[in-house]
Amino acid sequence: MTSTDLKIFSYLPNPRVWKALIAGEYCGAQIEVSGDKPRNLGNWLWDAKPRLLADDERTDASPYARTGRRGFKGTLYKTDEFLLAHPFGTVPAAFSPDGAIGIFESNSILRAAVRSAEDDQGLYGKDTYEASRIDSFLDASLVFAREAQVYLLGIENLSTEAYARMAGAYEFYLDGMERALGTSAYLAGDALTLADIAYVCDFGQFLRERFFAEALQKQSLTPIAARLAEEFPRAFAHLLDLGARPQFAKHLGNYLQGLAA
Ligand SMILES: N[C@@H](CCC(=O)N[C@@H](CS)C(=O)NCC(=O)O)C(=O)O
Repeated sequence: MTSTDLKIFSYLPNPRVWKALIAGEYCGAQIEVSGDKPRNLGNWLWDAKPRLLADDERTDASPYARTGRRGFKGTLYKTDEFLLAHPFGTVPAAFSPDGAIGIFESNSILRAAVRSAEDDQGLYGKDTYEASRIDSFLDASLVFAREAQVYLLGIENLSTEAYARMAGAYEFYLDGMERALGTSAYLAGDALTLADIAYVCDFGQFLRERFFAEALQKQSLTPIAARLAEEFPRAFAHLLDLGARPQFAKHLGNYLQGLAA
């Protein structure tokens, strides 16, 4: 029997969870995932041992009742232990196999998956400096992903400033990715690393804006990534190439469908 290296609780499916799962495909880390559809996560007790709550446990009088703060509306049920392990109270929420240590932020969960494997298969670079360069890409992806999160949550009713801010973040991020891919086959060098995995998941998630073209049009706006293939051809091809590989496709499913056209 193989033992668990990492446990993750989240709404599912979630591209932020796929980061660790894709890494696991390459390095063999055993990851146990639990959770439910986004709209059902309010029926769960958020804890190191998450469980579905009975109807009579889901009341405002519950000691676990908290107001959703980012992306969730209404009441969520989070234990004090959960909030100690996860001070920002977010999912994906990872735990060490014994549940004692909480790991938050999907890029850190991705790192934890790779660190927990017996052989990281070079996903985190060959030495301190390569690992640190990979961290640089992960940080840049997190900054982009935060902008994308705000943009997508508000996409039905954007201010001029919000749209311009996202357009600026997009141009900055993609310009860097395009340049990095001008000199090497992968973002951080000649081999696949965590940088590429985070890029596919974070940028792939941003590209959900294509499903809101009508909502954008009503606001006299166009999808920011409408000219992605022409403006950032290397970054675009890298996304499609990686997304089609079996280790990615197993988790992404048809998430990138329609982009190639
Ligand atoms: N940058 C974080 C984002 C996590 C995040 O913001 N999660 C939101 C849902 S999208 C959450 O758990 N919100 C909990 C709440 O609303 O209380 C990551 O990559 O893990």
